[in-house]
Amino acid sequence: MALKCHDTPKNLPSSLDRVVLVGNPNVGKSIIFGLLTGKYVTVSNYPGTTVEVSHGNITLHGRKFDVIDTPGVNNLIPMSEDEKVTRDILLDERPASVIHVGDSKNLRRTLLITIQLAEMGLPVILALNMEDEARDRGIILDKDALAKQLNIKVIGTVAPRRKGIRDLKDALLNPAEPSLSIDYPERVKQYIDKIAGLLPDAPISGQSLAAMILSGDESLREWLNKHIPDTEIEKIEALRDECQSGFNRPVSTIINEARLKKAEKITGGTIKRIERRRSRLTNFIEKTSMHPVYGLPVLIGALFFFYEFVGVFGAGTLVDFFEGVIFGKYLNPMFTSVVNLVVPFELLREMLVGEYGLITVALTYSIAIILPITATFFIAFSILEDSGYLPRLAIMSNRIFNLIGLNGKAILPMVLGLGCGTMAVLTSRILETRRDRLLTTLLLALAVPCSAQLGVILGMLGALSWKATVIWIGTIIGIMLFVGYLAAKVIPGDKTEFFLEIPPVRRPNLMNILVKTVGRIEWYLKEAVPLFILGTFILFLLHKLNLLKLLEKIASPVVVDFVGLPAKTTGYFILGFLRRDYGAAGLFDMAQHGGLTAVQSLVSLVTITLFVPCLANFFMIIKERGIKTAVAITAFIFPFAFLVGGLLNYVLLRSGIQL
Ligand SMILES: Nc1nc2c(ncn2[C@@H]2O[C@H](COP(=O)(O)OP(=O)(O)OP(=O)(O)O)[C@@H](O)[C@H]2O)c(=O)[nH]1
Ligand SMILES: [Mg+2]
Repeated sequence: MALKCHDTPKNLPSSLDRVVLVGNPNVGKSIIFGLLTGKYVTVSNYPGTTVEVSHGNITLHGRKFDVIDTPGVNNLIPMSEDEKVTRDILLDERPASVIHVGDSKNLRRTLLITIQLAEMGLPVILALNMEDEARDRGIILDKDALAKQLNIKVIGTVAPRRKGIRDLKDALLNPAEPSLSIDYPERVKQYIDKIAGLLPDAPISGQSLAAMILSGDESLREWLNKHIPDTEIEKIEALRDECQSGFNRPVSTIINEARLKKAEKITGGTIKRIERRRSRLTNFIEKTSMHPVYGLPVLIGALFFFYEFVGVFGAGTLVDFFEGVIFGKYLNPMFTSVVNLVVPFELLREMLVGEYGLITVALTYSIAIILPITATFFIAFSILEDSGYLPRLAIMSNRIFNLIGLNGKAILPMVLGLGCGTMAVLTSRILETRRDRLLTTLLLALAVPCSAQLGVILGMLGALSWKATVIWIGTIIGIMLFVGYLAAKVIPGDKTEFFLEIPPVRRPNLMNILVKTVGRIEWYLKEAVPLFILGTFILFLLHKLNLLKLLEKIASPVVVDFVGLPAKTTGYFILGFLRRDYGAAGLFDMAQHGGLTAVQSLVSLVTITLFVPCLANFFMIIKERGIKTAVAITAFIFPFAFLVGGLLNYVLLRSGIQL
């Protein structure tokens, strides 16, 4: 007899008003969440955009629902931290309905999740999204046949065009539990029932939990510990091992195969093929961007676009205009005369418009220098994110990353680190092992400059030369590989297999880019400007109390004698900890006003790139990896950055290279 998947769970917790969006990574859950709730959460074209849950509300016919967006899952037996978040949501409280968002292009993969939701005994609505892309590939799905087989509502959607969203809302009022039966081998079924009998009441069926346990799901242990005594857990584990002893292959494989077989059978009866009508250009871009040889010109093209748009246009043209004209010619002189006229105390005047003035320095740096750079960076970055290039970059760099014992999946958080290191540490949740997450966190903190910093650096390099740019890139990548290689040897654990779903190349949606950029700028203004003001105030105090000179003197053997930089840079390094871009902006300002030689510019750029993570990043590392790791990483990076700076200075001066 086949196991009935819709055995109703024993206990239904109180609230029935939860709607949970579940599905594979990068299928459009977040965009649908936005359409249902009117609340924007980040939408991007790579798997792993969402790593934490978001809540929003929707009211339908007077009934209010709490809608939850979750991280994408490949399986409801979690392999990584973000997948666990999703499974735990289902385990936490029984939802009124689950909207299972699937990719119409890949029904088989979608159904593997539907089957597990069915086993859990949850009410499901299946949203088959990306109908447009499926059609372009010649795939049409017979939704009625599917709905009949699964006994649930199946709705075709094209989220960016809002197609199907109204039907989805209507379906929410009346969800159904899918009825499916999976042909597990008799022995597996027996043990599923035996283990289910020992399990505590839960929002999802005992059978589904038992199947997870038989598949070797260690992440359930914590939950079991909370609900049943150790003796019961031991009994369950004994049953699991007993079941396994009857097979010469892992039970997890046997369970997966049975599900896959079912998914394939349903898929076979649902897909209709028509003629493809995909554009040749998209096919061409998809092929070349991942090719080991042709991929390189594409990569260089992408970098060139970045350099021109952010480094030349943002950090050059726009900053010149904002800093030189708007602030330099108009605002700062105006503020200075107003302050001099109105403010009676010399000290206060100096604090506002002096050498470390809150207006002349903090606002000029944050608004005139960093804002144009971050804005152009965010626009360029969103275009890359939405085009689907990032996962392709991961494939391209897989070989290089393999050298340092990481797999290409780690490139995603690293590239996101170019946007913001703090967010990137959070995204490292998509990595499967603690070791990969730790290595990535270390390399992020050490060698990946964040957007604002990168923009300033590109601007300074632009003012130097191509040679300096190449030396900077070479040094940073070299250091990253070197430290990564050593760290991979020291940090225990095995290298994991590389598995990353590659999304199609898509034309970026202008609206999404605008919404994302505006959101990020807003976040930047809220987060950065107050810290720039605080940082400048600290500098002002240190300066007034004559402590800055003292600190410069103490640091002088390292900063001046060893690394060869002017003493004034000490202050910028101190503030680099508050925000890395503040440090970089200070150096930028010095270089622009002739305070740094070419060698000093390059050396200071390398040092500040490697320099310790900013405060926000530091706190995120504490949150995700623990205080010990955060302190250890910082304690390593601090002297290391200066060491590399000093060595580079030595080599540049010795070799007499003209930058
Ligand atoms: N052509 C097309 N693109 C879509 C459709 N739905 C979503 N997208 C695009 O698919 C990408 C992924 O969308 P998201 O909403 O971020 O997907 P997600 O499921 O939340 O992804 P994760 O959070 O990474 O699991 C974005 O680039 C969307 O613009 C669709 O129906 N058609
Ligand atoms: Mg998402």
